[in-house]
Amino acid sequence: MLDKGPYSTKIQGVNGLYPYKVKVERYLKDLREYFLDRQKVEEMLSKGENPLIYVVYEIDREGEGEFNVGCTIIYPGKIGDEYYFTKGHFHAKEPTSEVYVGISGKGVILMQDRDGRTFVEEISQGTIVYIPPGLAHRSINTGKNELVFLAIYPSEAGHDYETIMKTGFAKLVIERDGKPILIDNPNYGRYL
Ligand code: M6P
Ligand code: ZN
Repeated sequence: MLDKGPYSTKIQGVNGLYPYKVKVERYLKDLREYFLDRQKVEEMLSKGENPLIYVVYEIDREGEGEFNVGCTIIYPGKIGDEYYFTKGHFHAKEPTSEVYVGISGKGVILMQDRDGRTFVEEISQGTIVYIPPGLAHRSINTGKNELVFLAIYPSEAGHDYETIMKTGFAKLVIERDGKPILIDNPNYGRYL
C-alpha cells in the first residue's frame, strides 16, 4: 500500500514514521570525509567510537508527479566544535524543490547555490522551510535534543552527494561560547 495509491503514516517523534518503507542510518564512519576535524574523526574511529549521527525513515515512490516523504532524526552531538549534520546534497534533477516541516528539537538548514552563495533558515517545532530548486541543503542539529523534521520532495529529484563531498559547504555551523555560529569553511572548494 505504501508503493501505490493513497496511504497515511504517523509521525513517531524520535522514532520517525510508522509505517515506513526505508530506514537509513548514518554513522560517523559514513561521514568521515565531511567533518572539519578529520583527525579527530580518525582518532575516534580508530578507538572503535562510531556514533550514530542521523536516521532517515522514508516512503519513496516511483513515477511522474509522485512525492517522497521522509522523516529525519539527527542526534545531538559535535565533532570538536562542529554540530552533527546530514551529508547534504544537490538534487540530481536541478529544477526540483523540497519542503521541511520541523517536528521537534532545533537546528539550522544550510543551503547554497553552485557559486557557494549561502542561505540559512532556522528550524524547530512547526517551522516550514522551503528549499527552492538549485540549492544544496544540509540540516544541522544545534540543540541538546534530537532534531526531528519531515521532508517532502518530488520522487524524481534524486540525490547528488558527490558535488558536496568534493567541495564541502562554504559555511560551517560550530559552537562558540555555548551558541551556534556560522563560520567560513577553510576547506571550501579544496577538492575541486
Ligand atoms: C531529508 C531529505 C532526504 C535526505 C535526508 C538526509 O529527509 O532531504 O532526501 O536523504 O534529509 O539528508 P542527506 O541525504 O543529505 O544525508
Ligand atoms: Zn533534497
